[in-house]
Amino acid sequence: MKRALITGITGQDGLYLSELLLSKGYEVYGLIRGQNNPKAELVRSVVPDVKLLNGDITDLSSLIRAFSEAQPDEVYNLGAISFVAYSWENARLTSDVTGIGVLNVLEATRLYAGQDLSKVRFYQASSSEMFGKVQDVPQRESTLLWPRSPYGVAKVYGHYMTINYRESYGMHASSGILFNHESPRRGPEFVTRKITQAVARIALGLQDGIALGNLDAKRDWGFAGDYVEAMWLMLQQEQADDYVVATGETHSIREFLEVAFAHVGIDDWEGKVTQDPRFFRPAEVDLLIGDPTKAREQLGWQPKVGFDDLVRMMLDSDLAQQKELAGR
Ligand code: G4F
Repeated sequence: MKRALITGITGQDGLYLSELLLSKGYEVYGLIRGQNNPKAELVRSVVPDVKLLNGDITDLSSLIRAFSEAQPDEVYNLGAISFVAYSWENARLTSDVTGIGVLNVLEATRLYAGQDLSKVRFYQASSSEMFGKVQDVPQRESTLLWPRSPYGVAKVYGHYMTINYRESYGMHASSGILFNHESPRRGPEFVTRKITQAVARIALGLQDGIALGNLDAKRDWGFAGDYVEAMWLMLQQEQADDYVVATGETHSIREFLEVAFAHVGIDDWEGKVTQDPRFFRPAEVDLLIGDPTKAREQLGWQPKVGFDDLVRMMLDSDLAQQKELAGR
């Protein structure tokens, strides 16, 4: 039985990845931070077979203890402060967690492996936010990185540190450059879930409108459940490497709104959306569109859920959730 250790277990990716690994017969350990973390309950209810270990990616000694308990064959570093807008307000904290946190997990992995580096494989959750002011369209593994937020800068550090551990120590360390990936489990602070939650409430007569920021930014949105499969595939390869994981399609926030409102039968939606300066960013990433050719050719990976189906899946889930809440 293979053993996996996941940091960032409480996020949507941690939950989908746990489900995938458990279905493959893995023993799964999840690192959980803080005293009485309120999200521990969520993990226990969604994936009760995951064993939770206390630890924090900013605290190397806690990682060393977690590694010694979990004895992992595979380590997935998904832990990060992942909300881009927040990273301007907490640039130092974001750098510590999203950047230096990667170094800590890499170092814990190296110490745990000791002389036998073949003992463990490492995955880093890199991000398309690293492309920022994009230097190629579409973006691929070789595209120059030009981050536009403290979060993006921290991710670039983690990305290059992963490559450096691979090149310096010969560690099996791979990095997945994941483009935006969403699901009904997405946090409501991200634009997709913010929209599907609000549109569900508007359709049910519980809310009048929604305030957003820049509607013209474009993102390559895929389904998180598809993307965790790419993470796993990377660690099954003989050689560690870096891969873009994306759909190869891009859509604006406006198009997302269009599909969401259409799904609940509202065509005339413009009057329900206001633009609020609070939700604009000091520096925007205008266009993300990934070229997933390498992942398709080398990993045999392909996304299964398309854009329209993703919007509808999230909205249907929010409609059900809002109806249940309203009925209580
Ligand atoms: O949903 P978002 O907050 O995601 P963002 O910034 O693209 O980051 C996500 O994807 C990255 C991968 O590229 C991950 F690394 C990262 O952790 C995260 O998962 O914003 C998407 C777009 C932005 O252009 C933003 O300006 O939506 C725009 N937007 C417009 N109004 C808004 C809003 N974003 C949010 N969160 N809230 C708004 O009201």
